[in-house]
Amino acid sequence: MISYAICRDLPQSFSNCVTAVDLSQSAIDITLARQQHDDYVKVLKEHVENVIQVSADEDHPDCCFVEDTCVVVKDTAVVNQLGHVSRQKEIGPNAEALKQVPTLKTIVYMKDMDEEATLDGGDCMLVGDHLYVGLSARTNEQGAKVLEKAFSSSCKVVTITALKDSPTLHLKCLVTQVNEDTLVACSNPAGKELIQEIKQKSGIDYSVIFVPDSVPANILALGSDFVVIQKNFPESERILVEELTEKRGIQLKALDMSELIKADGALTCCSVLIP
Ligand code: CIR
Repeated sequence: MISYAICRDLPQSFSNCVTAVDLSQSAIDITLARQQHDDYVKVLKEHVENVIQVSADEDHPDCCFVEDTCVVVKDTAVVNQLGHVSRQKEIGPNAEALKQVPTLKTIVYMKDMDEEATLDGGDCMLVGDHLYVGLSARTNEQGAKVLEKAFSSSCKVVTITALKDSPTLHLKCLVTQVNEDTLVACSNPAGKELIQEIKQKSGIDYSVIFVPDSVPANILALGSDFVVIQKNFPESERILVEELTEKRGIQLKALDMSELIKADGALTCCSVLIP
């Protein structure tokens, strides 16, 4: 059950986002991107009691990717120092939105705890009382240490190194959680290595649903019986329907996020979910 979700509107400047995709070959259709983001927010509003929608900031083309700006565990939120310098000033209005969530008792700023720390929320995956933090080009060891300190009484922080020197943007580009027992991961070698490290370091034998594509490995679970998945990846969708709906009775909604994918975005990155 998710009580609060924070999301942020998509700016007109979205095409100037940070991305590894060659936009000269495949330009972002801003009208379509807006439509896709609106559809996403609509699904959030249908399944989450309180949705806080922050206005877009034209000076920050990536501002709709709110997941990267903070990490929430129980009654504590850490406002991150993002790993890409062009995104670091996105945090202000999102931190204000966190203040509207009554269950949050403590909000701390990563930068105040360690100036050298950087971390993107896309590298963090909370499964039960384990918070997996992937080191990446965006997230450094100091960032992981700040989370360890901030959440010392509420969860166990497990640092994952498998993607540290890989071109993968974030941990959640390859693995996401359905619930406390089940993960979805990409079946490519990087995805398998990641799962191996997660299982080995936690000692937990999660049930893992492997899909062949990386984009649909990023699913958005909005509670125990409803999951949003990516449209347009037929083989991955077939596996998710079989494993989640047919075997586990979970309702699925497939969304087309083609224009956000061009910005290296996925499903989890457009919201911060607070139980
Ligand atoms: C970036 O490169 O920072 C953005 N264009 C995409 C961020 C996606 N965030 C996420 O998956 N958590």
